[in-house]
Order: sequence, then structure tokens, then C-alpha cells
Amino acid sequence: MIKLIRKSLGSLIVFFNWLFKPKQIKRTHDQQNQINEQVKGLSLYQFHGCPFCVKVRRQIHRLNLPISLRDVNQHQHYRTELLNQGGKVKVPCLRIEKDNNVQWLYESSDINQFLEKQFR
Ligand SMILES: N[C@@H](CCC(=O)N[C@@H](CS)C(=O)NCC(=O)O)C(=O)O
Repeated sequence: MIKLIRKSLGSLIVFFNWLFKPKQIKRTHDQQNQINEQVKGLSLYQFHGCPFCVKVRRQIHRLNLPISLRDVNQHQHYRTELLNQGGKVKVPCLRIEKDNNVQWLYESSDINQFLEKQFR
């Protein structure tokens, strides 16, 4: 029963998110290409109906960032990666790979702040 309520609420949030998508920032072609390169080391571990993940996906959409999304409910290996390397199965979590270093950033507000700082 609880599972059903959570699923329905998740779908509702996803629907309203779709209905009221934030406006995407526009960049020149060259600027966008540069950003596309910069985000190559980022991936977001998340799942579709999670409200905190929707919050981060909105930020990603607004900042126009082609960050790869890894659904931990649909792909067991992403869940295992998150647990073994990040430390816990809590989403959203941003995997940040830079200069052969990997960092796992939890908490939607911290992720959004990081993205804002890096890409706005
Ligand atoms: N304060 C966290 C809350 C994240 C959260 O509660 N995520 C849920 C899914 S919607 C989760 O992963 N729960 C599993 C757990 O807490 O172990 C954030 O803002 O990111």
C-alpha cells in the first residue's frame, strides 16, 4: 500500500515537472560544446520518481547539462556501484570524475549548489 502511494506520488511529481519545466539557459555553440566536454566526467545516480532526483534533474535541465543519468532501480549494477563506491544507496548522488579522481556527492541541495557554481 505504502509502495503504491509512493509510486503514485512519484508519478505525479514527474508529471508536474514535465508540465512546468524550467527554462533552459542558452549558450553560444562554442560555449555549449565546452560545457559538454566539462560534464563528461559527471553522472547522476538516481531514479525516476524520486522527488529529490527530480529537483536535481530540473537543475540539470535548466543549466542545459548533458549529464548521464543512472537509474538505480532499473539497473542493479548502478545500485551496486553506488553502494560499494559511494558508500550508501541514497539518491540522488553525483559521481564526479576528474583527473583520475572520483568523488561521490550526496544531497540534492549540495549537488545543485555544485552545478550552479561550476556551470552558471
Ligand atoms: N536529503 C536527501 C534526501 C534523499 C532521499 O531521501 N532519497 C531517497 C529516495 S527519494 C533515498 O535514497 N532513500 C534511501 C535511503 O535514505 O537510504 C536529499 O535531499 O538528497
